Amino acid sequence: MKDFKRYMVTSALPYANGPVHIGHLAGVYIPSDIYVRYLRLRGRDVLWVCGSDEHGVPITLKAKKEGKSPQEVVNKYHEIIKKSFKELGISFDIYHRTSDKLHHETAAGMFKTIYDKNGFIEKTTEQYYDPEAKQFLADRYITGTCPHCGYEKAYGDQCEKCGTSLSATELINPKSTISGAKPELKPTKHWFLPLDEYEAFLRKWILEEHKEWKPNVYGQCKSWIDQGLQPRAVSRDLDWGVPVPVENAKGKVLYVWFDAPIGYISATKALTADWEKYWKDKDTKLVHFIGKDNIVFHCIIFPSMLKAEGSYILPDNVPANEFLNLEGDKISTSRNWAVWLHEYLEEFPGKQDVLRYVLTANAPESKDNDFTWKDFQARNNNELVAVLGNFINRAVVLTNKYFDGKVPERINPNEQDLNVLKEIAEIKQKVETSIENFRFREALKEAMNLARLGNKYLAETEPWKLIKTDEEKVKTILNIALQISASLSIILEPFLPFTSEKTGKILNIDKIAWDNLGNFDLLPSGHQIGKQELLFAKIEDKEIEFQVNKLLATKEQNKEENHEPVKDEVSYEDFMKMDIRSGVILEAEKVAKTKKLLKLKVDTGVDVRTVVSGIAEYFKPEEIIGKQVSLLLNLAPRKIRGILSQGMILMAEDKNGKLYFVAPQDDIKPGAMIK
Ligand code: B3M
Ligand code: ZN
Repeated sequence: MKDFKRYMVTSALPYANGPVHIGHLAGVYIPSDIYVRYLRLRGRDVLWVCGSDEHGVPITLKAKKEGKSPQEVVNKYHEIIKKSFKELGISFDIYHRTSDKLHHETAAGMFKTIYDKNGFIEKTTEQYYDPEAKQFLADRYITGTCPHCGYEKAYGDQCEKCGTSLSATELINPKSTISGAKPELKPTKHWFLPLDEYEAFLRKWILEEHKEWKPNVYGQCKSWIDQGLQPRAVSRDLDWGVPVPVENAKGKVLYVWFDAPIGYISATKALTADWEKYWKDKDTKLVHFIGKDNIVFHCIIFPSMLKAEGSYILPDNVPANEFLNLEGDKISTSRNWAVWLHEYLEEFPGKQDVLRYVLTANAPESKDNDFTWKDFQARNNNELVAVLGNFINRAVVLTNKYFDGKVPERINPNEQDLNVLKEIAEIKQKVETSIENFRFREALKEAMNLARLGNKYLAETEPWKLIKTDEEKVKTILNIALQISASLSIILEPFLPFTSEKTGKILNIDKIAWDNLGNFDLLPSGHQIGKQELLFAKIEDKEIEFQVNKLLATKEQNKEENHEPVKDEVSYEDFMKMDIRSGVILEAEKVAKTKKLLKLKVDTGVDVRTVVSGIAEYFKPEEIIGKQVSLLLNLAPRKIRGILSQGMILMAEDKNGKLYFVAPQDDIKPGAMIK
């Protein structure tokens, strides 16, 4: 790897408006943990920072929903998030928060520096205002249809469907999310970062100098730059956030996407007095781990801010991931369609590495991917238990059984033995290349190949048979199997830290540095290993069923809550135009070659007429003869399958599409008006 003197690694700051789920983990936190653990194991100088993003509309909306103050909301979720990360072994050097005073000072300081350099445009523009809530509507306070992809729930600053960053005035049919009111335009003053002035710089820096960035990241950047960049407001009319630190800015705070990335810097400041060399020395490699919806902010806006300030380095890479879906559906906090980390930790105690493994093996690195509980179970049982756990267990059990747990000598290794040892070095090389290029799934697969290699070696050499005839050979085999086990404890540390530690304990060794991989004597002969202990346990069907049922229950609940939107208002006069009367079905027959249609003769009290009705899937013709119905009489006649249908039978339809007659309860003569 091109050697940098030091590394500054950041992971997107999760909004403290809810707990963390598997989508966050697979997209950002697990890959960055692997990367940083690897760098540490190689002895690199690395700092890794993260923290809660505690400003912006996502927080104030949640506060409103929970009936709490924004500070109460962020206090609650900051603790939950921080604790669950820690339990999963996510090893940030610091998990800071943006409501902290140090952050407010740092963010305000950055704004002030740029302001003093005349780096902002001060402009009064028309912004949307909610006349009922008496408030300007920024970002998620406003929704509407995305002008690019037509998604109906795009936010005022971004469409989450197509990823485009928007300004609220571009939305079609904008609506206030506070009151539902149609917003009005009202003038207000804000500060804009003139991104258009950074276009040439961005074009050169990204499109020419960082062609190695992941195709999804590079592609998004290219499309923004090619579309032409516009000045972007970096302040908001809100009462929650970092106050704009200039005069005559009452009621104005920094836009959350202006202050949040500065959170990386304030976190580093909180961590070490020596923070500047990690942010300002060009021998530092700065890497931002993020999800794909954050690309524009980290590749276009934040670098332009840093450039405007003038004394900072720029990111060397921004390895953004795509999204993880859950059982075929987009993960959604509001629909509770997620596997929440804090719940997982409670329901699968001691199984942190299983989740880490599955989310890495299945990471959405180059395209969106799907998490399913079946796959989770299969990967645990067929890979972690059957391959990794099984191999180390066999090596340890046999050594304890034949040699009292003392590492036997390697005596005259033959070609097969030496080849196995050589392969450790090759695998090491492959894992390094993959990790350094942010291909963590590939890296994990390679690392697991070492366990596969070990299993194959034991299966081929069969020491349990050989022990009766050739003890010397068994010594060599188990020596090699134990060297592989020790190598696994090193190579898997970035991915499965708990397993690595446990393996170290079983082998009775301290943590070994990465560069010792490929050394054939990690365990010297005569070294006393510990007793066997199972590394992984099978996950039973009933545990998986429990999880699947939990999701099914969520689906049901969502269905109940998800009623059809109420249609547009109609006037009384319009309603009275409809002529609805009671009627009786006299005849019914199926319409040939159709599944759904019945041809009915109905006595309407006025006449007997033909109506074609789409109810055949739920009612047999003979069942409904004599049935009372409600009939819309003055619906314009339509030809359906060659039959002239005069009117419509009113039916109720439930969530599952099942139909019910809507008719007067008591016997009533045909022709009674319904109104
Ligand atoms: N809080 C957005 C998100 O969770 C955001 C990241 C900030 S990183 C500086 O998608
Ligand atoms: Zn869109």
